[in-house]
Amino acid sequence: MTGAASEGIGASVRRKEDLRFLTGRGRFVGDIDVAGAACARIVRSPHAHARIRGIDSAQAMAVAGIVAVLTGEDMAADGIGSMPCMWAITSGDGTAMAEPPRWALARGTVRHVGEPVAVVVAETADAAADGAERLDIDYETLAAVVSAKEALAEGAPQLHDEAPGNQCARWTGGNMDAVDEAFARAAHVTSIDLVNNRLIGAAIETRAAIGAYEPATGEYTLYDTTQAPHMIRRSVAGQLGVPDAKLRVISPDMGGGFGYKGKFYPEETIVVWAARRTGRPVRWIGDRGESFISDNQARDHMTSAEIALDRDGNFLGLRVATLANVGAYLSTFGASIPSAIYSAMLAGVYRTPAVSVEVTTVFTNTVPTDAYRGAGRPEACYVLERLADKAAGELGIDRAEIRRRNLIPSEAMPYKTPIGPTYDCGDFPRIMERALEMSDYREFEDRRSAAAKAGRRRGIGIANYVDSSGVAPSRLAGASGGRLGMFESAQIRVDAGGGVQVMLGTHNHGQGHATTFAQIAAERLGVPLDRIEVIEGDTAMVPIGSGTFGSRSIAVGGSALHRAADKIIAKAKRIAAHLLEAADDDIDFLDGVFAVAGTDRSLSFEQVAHAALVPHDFPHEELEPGLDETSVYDPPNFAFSNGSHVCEVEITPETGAVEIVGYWVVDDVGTVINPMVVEGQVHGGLAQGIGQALSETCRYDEASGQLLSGSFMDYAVPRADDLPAFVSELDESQPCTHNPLGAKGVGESGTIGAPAAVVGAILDALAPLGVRDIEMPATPARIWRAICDAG
Ligand code: MCN
Repeated sequence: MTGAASEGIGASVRRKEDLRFLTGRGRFVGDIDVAGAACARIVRSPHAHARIRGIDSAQAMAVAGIVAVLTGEDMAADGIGSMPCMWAITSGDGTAMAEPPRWALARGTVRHVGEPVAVVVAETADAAADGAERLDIDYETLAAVVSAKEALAEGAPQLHDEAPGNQCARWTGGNMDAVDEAFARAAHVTSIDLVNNRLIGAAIETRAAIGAYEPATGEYTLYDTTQAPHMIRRSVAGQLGVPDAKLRVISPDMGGGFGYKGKFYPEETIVVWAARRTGRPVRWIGDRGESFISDNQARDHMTSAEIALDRDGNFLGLRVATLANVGAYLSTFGASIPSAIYSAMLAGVYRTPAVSVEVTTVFTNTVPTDAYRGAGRPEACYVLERLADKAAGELGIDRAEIRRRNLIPSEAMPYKTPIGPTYDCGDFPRIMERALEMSDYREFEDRRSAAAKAGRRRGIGIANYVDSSGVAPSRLAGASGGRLGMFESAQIRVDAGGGVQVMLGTHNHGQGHATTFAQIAAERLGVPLDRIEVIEGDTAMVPIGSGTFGSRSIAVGGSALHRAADKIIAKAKRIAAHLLEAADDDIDFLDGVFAVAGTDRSLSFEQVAHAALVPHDFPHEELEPGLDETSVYDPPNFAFSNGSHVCEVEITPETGAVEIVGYWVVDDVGTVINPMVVEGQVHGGLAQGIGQALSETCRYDEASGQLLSGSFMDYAVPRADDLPAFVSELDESQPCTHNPLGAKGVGESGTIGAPAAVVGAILDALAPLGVRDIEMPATPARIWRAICDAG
């Protein structure tokens, strides 16, 4: 094995980027020192719903060091546009969704606690904070509503003139007639009401943005904590009314993003506009308190679902009705996550022949919701797996067995689901059987009995998931209302010394891209890993791209890179053919060596790279100098990662405390580039899914709309000692059939299956006590209460 091969696809190479991070040499937005920058403090609404009667900035302006106090009126006067929503869904009856404007600084009315109302710019952060405190804003408070159900009720406070009854849209999908027919002939119907709890992202690094403006050229620079610099460029340039080329967005190292940092935020617009207004670079570093009231939140579904079955437990039809809380405004993908994205996954891994869904998206006086790790797929998985468990209980069928009877067999691939997507490949039965085997599912009752002897309630849960990873196809996005392209770009540039730069439109904020993309280039070009540099997160270096979200970087960006490597190899072969005085077709390329087939004449990659930029004797009419190629890839379909989770818990009945005593997961993510990185991604995803199941929830006071879970004292992310040692396995038997790597995404896998597996295990543990339902998060208090109530 050559050096490159041992570092290429499939090798568990240690992450190249970790040395910098572990030695404190990361370069985050907060580390960037822009000369002459002033500090911004965002003044946020303390009310959930209020009219702004007036803003008096006299006292704020009197604070020493204040540069400016700017409001929504100033923004309006400068003609700054509204923040765009990038996905427009259509109701079942064909009407367009209600799309009220969202301004970076409120104009006239505020609709959630934390909404930006003004920005105070000052010489120091302390002066800005002092100025913000002294800003006198006269509010007329209005009644607020925080739950989707109540917002739809008669007489509920109304948020937007454009959205009568607070309804954004009523999305429908699937075939309702076929579902009605399935229910009419069912031997059994299982129904369930579920809440998918609202979540708040909790990346280590809070959001931050620094804006700068150069009046001589009209150029703006935005340093930003974003997963999608090109999307942000489009949004902010659009609001400013300038061509994209006038705005450079740089997103350097970032301490986590989890989907919520991939969307448009007011502060991005505010800092560049304020920089233009004040003639100073403007720097905003959000604090943790601001995170809780200004970072997009997620999930928040109320769902009623029913499944029709025949006598043997075969699924015949599924009907789902969901109320989805989109918050006070439509965030970037806020309309699509609970509609197009969620509903597409409602067939799951099962061959239910008829599926229908109706999703009502609703405005409330809460922070907007949008994508957060999993984004619609954990919600769909939760509905399906909870229904499967409940139906099994009602029909007296083992929970693994009912799934077994309904899984889509691999022979049925490609499989067109009744709700939309066509799965290209996957062996769902094999994956579940392996997870059951690993967990020793068959012997579980012995473990339950042993735990009972010790006074503990032991339960086991199963969840099978499928993920529409590799989020891309521009065609599919467009068909469901997307207003953006979803391709990815990759450029490979080889220098005269044989060093390789790889530039992608994706963004690395913990996923290991600096390593895994380099592994792909190493494998394809036969160049050692340490000669390859991966560049992301700068629109000046990477002209076009879509970003990192929807577990798309490997399937879409990686595929673009693979194709760019094809082009590099093809060009390099032509150069080698010229140098070796052979025909292009006679050149073989293997392990970094170009050779004339059947001879011992060869050139190394370095020699060809050198000649490419030192082209002393090139026939320039036929052969251009340089080894620099770009590929833009837009796949034909999603990459359907899938897997099976088995979770085992023990509950102490006296306290309701849950301990996860075992967790096994088998994932099919197609071809694996770096098993160690993938395992890390699975672990991280599991931690987030377990957090949702056991401890995390965002709560607003129903009367005032104040956020009650506004700090880590109230919003409980899981800690290391809440988590077990995960047992994870990868199954590479089903590579994605339509991308050149065969890879499917993994970034969200763990998060998708975990809530259903954990809650399934808890309910199994409590079933003998008569507990039939538990709402997430299944906190000790809730479990203890459920035990007491069950008597
Ligand atoms: N990979 C691989 N082989 C595969 C699939 C993936 O080696 N078959 C590697 C990739 O090369 C990449 C990593 O695994 O290094 C994740 O790849 P992918 O599944 O394509 O996901 P993305 O890189 O697009 O990351 C997005 C995804 C999402 S949507 C969220 S949210 C998320 C996540 O990744 N947020 C994260 N993982 C996170 N991890 C960290 N540390 N921090 C976040 O904010």
